[in-house]
Amino acid sequence: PALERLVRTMPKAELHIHIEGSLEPELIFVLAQRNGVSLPYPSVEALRAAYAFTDLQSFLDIYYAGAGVLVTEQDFFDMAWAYLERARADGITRAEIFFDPQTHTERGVPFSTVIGGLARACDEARGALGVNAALILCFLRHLSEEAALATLEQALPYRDRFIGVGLDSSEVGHPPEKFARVFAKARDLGLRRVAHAGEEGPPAYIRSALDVLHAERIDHGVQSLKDPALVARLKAERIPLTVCPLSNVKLCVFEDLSRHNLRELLDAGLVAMINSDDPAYFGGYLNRNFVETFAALGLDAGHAYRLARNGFEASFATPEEKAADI
Ligand code: ES4
Ligand code: ZN
Repeated sequence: PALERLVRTMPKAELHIHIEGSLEPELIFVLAQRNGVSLPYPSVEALRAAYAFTDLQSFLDIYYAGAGVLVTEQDFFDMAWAYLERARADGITRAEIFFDPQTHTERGVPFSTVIGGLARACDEARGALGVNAALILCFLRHLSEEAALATLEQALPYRDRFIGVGLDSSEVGHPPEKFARVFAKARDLGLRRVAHAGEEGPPAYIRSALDVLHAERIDHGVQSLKDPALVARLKAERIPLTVCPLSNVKLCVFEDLSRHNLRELLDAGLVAMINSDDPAYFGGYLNRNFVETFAALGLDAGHAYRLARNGFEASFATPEEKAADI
């Protein structure tokens, strides 16, 4: 129908996509073969069958295992290129892509290999695919702040190849305060700042992401509705929420898509927008998130326009880039 066509074809920004979460089972098997890495699953089907999650941690365990097949710069390029081709097909004109260097450097893969392959894919995507893509370096919050500081140090020679820093992985028990110093250093370097908060964790984590980390966007933030004063602040300050509906259902944050609170977030006047998070693991890329969420919540063309506009407002693209993206 007309609404589905509008939603699929309208230009969109995607601001919450973990590149390691775009690694499809088929590519995991190709890379395992290429690199002589053995997998604990006999087939693509058996691996996909293991994608049944009960919470964030049950997903992260298998997500970090899947990333173990990435070894060469070409592997990182191939993973990012596959995502960028999907992005173009879904009408994405701007993508801000998270990557988790510590997942790779802890296995002995050099930082330069990781960022080299990813940045080359982003560079080529602009001309070849018409997708304006940028990288955001995420720190793993289950590791120490010292490890995050060492990672930022390693990244300094590549300062011009990423636009900002984020905070991801296991949320509960690892509050934003743990990363105050590394985010202050990133801010001094002129890097943009985002943080996962209020996915499974409490509204207090959203507040400290803003107050302590000086986060400019909140990734997820769906728990904010539990705290009306926080909602008022997010609205007044126009803090964007990068919401990921299929992710939230797969990780049991909401029982099903019809129970998702995206409509309430928009009705509250918040700058919420839709993203895919880890599309290879959560059942779909951006357009599937849009189409299924619109059907489940009965959203209309006004919501489509609002969500797309919120995405471009929330983007870190320069005003000149934004004009070209839309
Ligand atoms: C993630 Cl859904 C989600 N939450 C937190 N950290 C992550 N890393 C990759 N996907
Ligand atoms: Zn995420």
